[in-house]
Amino acid sequence: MENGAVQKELQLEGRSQEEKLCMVVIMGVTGAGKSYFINKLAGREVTEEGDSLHACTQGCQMIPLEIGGTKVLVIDTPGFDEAKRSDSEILTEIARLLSAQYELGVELKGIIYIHRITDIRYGRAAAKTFEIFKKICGEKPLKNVLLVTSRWTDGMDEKLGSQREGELKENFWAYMLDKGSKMSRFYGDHDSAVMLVSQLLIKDSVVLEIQRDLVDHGKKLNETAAGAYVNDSLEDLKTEYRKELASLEKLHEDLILEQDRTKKRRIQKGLEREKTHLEEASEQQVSLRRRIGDEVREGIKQKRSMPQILSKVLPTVLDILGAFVGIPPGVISVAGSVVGSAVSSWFLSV
Ligand SMILES: Nc1nc2c(ncn2[C@@H]2O[C@H](COP(=O)(O)OP(=O)(O)O)[C@@H](O)[C@H]2O)c(=O)[nH]1
Ligand SMILES: [Mg+2]
Repeated sequence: MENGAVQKELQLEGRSQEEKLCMVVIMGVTGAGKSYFINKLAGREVTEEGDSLHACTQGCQMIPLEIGGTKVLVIDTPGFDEAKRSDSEILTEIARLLSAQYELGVELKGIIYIHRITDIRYGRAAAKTFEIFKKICGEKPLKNVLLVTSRWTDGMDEKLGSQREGELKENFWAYMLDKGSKMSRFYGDHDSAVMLVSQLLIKDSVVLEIQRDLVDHGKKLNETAAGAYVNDSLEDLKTEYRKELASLEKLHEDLILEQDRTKKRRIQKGLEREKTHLEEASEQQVSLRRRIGDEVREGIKQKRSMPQILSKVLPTVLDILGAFVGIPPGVISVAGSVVGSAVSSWFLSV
């Protein structure tokens, strides 16, 4: 049996039915309404929502909910379109969390991908986030993917909405739908959110391609499909920076006799900027060459050897996962507890 699978078996063994822990991951671009969806699902504000002017820059967040008797860890993820964080940084974070979940034997029930039906165009950010998401999944787990359109209640015209749904179905989402993903609407309220998540909870759990690659096969992140995509995009960016740098260098040489100091300074600044960009892109490529699965396994081993979490399976799993994902202050204030204490108080009843 493969390594991750053995761990999974061991973890599940001895854990009674009511202790079974599931996970559902929410993905989509920044502003798609992931945090809004989770707050509606929880029936209270557990994770911070952002607005268009102040996009929330936060890492992956874990919200423990109890939905119809099932304990579910709902994961809020950042989109691959954040100004302040690189794609490699965000992918690394998601990869670490997914590796930890798999390694710990938490059952991944599926992924909900949220897209605003009000969007006039399928923009670059949406296309990129969707592409990385697709590559994270691989083909087989696509039957556990829900492609959800949001903002139906924001004055969205039904006819126009249906027309956009048709375009999504035929163009961008055709491959996934063909492989078993389902398309649904989120009507912006609690019941609609519960209904969507419940559709995933009744399914058998899945293992994503990135999890098999990182945990079972010990690959480096840049050797996974998602990592290779981010690496290639960085390579394209570097080509652009190099071109820009070459033309600025040419200008710089021509300016040896130039008296205009402002112009000289501007070119000098441009040169420095392009060099910095180039270095940053190279650093991001280096950061993708990590064996995330091995790192996570080692991290879990260390956590397990800490005396305060040697007992009870469930707190251990939650506690360990807490090392790979943030827990929003909203959850902490509602649970009124700290990680590692009475675990039932952590799961907010929905
Ligand atoms: N009225 C309404 N507002 C929404 C909906 N979804 C998101 N929003 C608002 O849109 C903004 C961005 O949503 P957020 O959940 O933070 O997006 P995220 O980046 O995907 O987490 C926030 O101000 C939300 O309150 C929705 O379905 N209806
Ligand atoms: Mg958010």
